[in-house]
Amino acid sequence: MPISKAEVIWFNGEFVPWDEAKVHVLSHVLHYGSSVFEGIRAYKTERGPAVLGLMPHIERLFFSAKVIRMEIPYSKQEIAEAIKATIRRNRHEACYIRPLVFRGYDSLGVFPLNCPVETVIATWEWGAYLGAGALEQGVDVGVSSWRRMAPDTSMAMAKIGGQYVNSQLVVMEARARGLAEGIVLDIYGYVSEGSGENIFVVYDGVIYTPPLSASILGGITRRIVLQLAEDLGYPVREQNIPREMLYAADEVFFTGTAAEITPIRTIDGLPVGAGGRGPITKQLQDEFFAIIEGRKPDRHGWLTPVYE
Ligand code: PPE
Repeated sequence: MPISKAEVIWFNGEFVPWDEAKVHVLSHVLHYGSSVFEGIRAYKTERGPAVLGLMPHIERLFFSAKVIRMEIPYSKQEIAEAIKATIRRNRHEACYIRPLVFRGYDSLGVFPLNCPVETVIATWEWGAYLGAGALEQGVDVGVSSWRRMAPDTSMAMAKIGGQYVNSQLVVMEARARGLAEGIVLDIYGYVSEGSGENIFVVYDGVIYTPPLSASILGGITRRIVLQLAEDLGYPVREQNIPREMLYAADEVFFTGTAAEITPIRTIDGLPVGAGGRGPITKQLQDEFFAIIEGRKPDRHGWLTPVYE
């Protein structure tokens, strides 16, 4: 999806005009994928923009940095304040937020620890991730021929730049097949996630999602949806999902900051349930959007207003 430019990008503690936020071509990150990042959204509410899951996203950013031994030169509170300041400065009513921490320019060679750590926060206005109409009609997807990284190959729970080559392979294959997205299995053959989304399966009145051990990113939206499902009285289970459960399911949907709650209407050309957005998916979407757009009380404290 094209980026729509905002005015400034927060770069190592300063606001830099959008077009001037640049790096050297020999920055370590360009060669070896040495970055960690987040994707966060701020929603338009009556009280102005409000960031969804601000602290959980920042916690995950610091966790991702920790496991690749990268020291972020700011505190969590400073990053939170910088995010809010960038939204205010760019005068967004709603936006996507991309904090990115990477190894910059100093020396090359795989060993990263001599390179400076650079910190960026960009914001821009971003619509539906999997195409217009996706949230209502659902998307067509297929099981990927690629697998998620093995648990002893890399760290799926961390949001590390280099790991997104795996995601790129998945989504490029899907688009080449005329599909919106791929569903990736883990190395044991269980359902893992999409290239940039977690996945949920509704089967016989129970809501299933793969456990953290299935090479998934521990999604913030995944946690939100698990909570909403519980609030609505559905039994929820984090457990391994065999591929055939995708075909047996009554409903399947993706969750993610970018994808929000996106129904899946076909998998490998087979209709999911009745082949459109299912009733439980719709109910979860309605509850989700009512809370994040401020039409229902934020009973779990998920929103951080930008102007308070
Ligand atoms: N799995 C992966 C691999 C993933 O990248 C994301 C987010 C999720 C699950 C859902 O996590 P969460 O956003 O915390 O609910 N993907 C982000 C990046 C997408 C992109 O194209 O870039 C996102 O949704 O912002």
